[in-house]
Amino acid sequence: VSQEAYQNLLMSTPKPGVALITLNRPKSYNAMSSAFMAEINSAFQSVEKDKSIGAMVITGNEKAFIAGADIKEMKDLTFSNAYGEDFIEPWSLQVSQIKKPIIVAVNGYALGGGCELAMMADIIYCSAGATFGQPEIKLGIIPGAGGSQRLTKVIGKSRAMELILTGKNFSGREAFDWGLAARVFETPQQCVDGAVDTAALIASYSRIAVKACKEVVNKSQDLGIREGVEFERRVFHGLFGSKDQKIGMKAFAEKQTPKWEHQ
Ligand code: CO8
Repeated sequence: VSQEAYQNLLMSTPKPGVALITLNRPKSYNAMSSAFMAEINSAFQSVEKDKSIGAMVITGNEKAFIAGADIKEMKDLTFSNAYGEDFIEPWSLQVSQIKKPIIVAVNGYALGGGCELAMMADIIYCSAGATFGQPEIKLGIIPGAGGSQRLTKVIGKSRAMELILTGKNFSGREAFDWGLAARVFETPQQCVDGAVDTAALIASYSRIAVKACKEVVNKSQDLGIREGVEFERRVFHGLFGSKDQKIGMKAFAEKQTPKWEHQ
């Protein structure tokens, strides 16, 4: 994980196998300009390729995870440009194609595209005082990176409809109570530490098995239960062809700690 290529991101490896990507455009509350989105993308891609990394954490600062797409950059966009150049589409597609687990640690504002990026990740952790929201209605637009779909799927139609139609924010505590966040922490630091600990635990397992876990859970979002279970069964059977399955089960039988080869 190297810092060199990035102006607005801080890259680190706080624990073995874990990449921590800290968004660092504090003056605009980490608003996502297209250059910033390109950097985030490139960081995801380089972590994805880095064989020493098993899981990644993305976070902002205490004030903001991301306050949304950069409104100042977006304000003069025309329909022809947006539609003609597929505004946002390649970006959100590339993020959703990352195969290593992504944990987001949300502190401060996660609004608009920020809330949507959090929902594109695999696991959301947040602090109780975090502020989520889809405020696009206040700008005369609608959510554009999956907010209306992912939020509705997780918290239900009535709540999502209320939030999207009113543009009202919701807290980290509510995100947890509604099942959007997996865990809620009292302080921002605890939230980042918690995310890094979980990423380190995931990174300590077989990369092959981790990749397959993410793949099968994600399939549940697109398939019905019968097809989903069939898909899971095929992948489950496939793992008996991996070296790590032999390593893991042999270690259990011999009361040893497995030494994964990630094959
Ligand atoms: N874009 C550009 N600049 C921003 C943004 C933003 N989204 N959010 C904050 N800033 C800037 C402010 O303009 C200000 O800059 P300056 O100091 O130069 O005036 C600085 O950050 C600090 O902001 P405030 O002075 O407003 O600070 P407050 O503490 O008073 O308020 C808020 C913080 C509540 C976060 C407020 O700034 C705000 O409401 N921001 C806009 C939130 C918003 O509407 N977000 C949704 C944007 S639309 C969107 O995301 C569409 C999704 C498209 C998909 C994106 C791809 C994934």
